[in-house]
Amino acid sequence: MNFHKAAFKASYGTEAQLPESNRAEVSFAGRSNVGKSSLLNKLMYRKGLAKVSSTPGKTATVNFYDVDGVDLVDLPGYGYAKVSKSELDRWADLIEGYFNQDRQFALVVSLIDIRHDPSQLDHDMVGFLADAQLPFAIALTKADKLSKQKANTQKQRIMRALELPQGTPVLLTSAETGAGIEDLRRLIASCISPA
Ligand SMILES: Nc1nc2c(ncn2[C@@H]2O[C@H](COP(=O)(O)OP(=O)(O)O)[C@@H](O)[C@H]2O)c(=O)[nH]1
Ligand SMILES: [Mg+2]
Repeated sequence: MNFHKAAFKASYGTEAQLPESNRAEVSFAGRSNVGKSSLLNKLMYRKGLAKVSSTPGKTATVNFYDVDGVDLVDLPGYGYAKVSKSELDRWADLIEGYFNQDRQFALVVSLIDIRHDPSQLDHDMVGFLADAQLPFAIALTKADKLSKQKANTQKQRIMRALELPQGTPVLLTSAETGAGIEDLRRLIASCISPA
């Protein structure tokens, strides 16, 4: 799978607009500001393909990227405090609608900021993925913000807190230094065409 072959496909604001799933897709979920756009850009070797926002909590959309015949799906970030009730409802409809559709989920990457203990919404997200038995992995973001030793301690702490199913991959990543990005590319590729 060649991650250099990346292009933006389309953005959708409601569940009903989402295109039928006709090929494998890899979805990215996490709270607002966790570093999802930055990670996607790094994965795709592109600086500005996914918009990195200085103002979190922008309008929720599901964004599709084509990477070498695979869809990478950027899900709207959750947990931004300042959105209105109606915007929150729209977010929930969009996320739930997406996961309830009959889609070819190859892998869901759940992003969690390595510096913080998982929030209630992170627990909800991971709990949902585990219950639904979707293939998923955890990407701990912004690993460059901690020393190597602190990062590993925090990784163990987060893994314990989330009570992950046996064998769930947990990667330390940094969009700043590129740490863990190649591992994530390899993991994604292995879920598309299992060895
Ligand atoms: N130090 C550091 N900062 C990051 C990293 N990834 C993202 N950020 C910063 O975190 C903020 C939110 O990033 P963004 O990718 O827009 O997050 P999103 O809301 O989850 O899409 C921005 O200021 C980024 O520059 C990282 O790996 N290391
Ligand atoms: Mg983003």
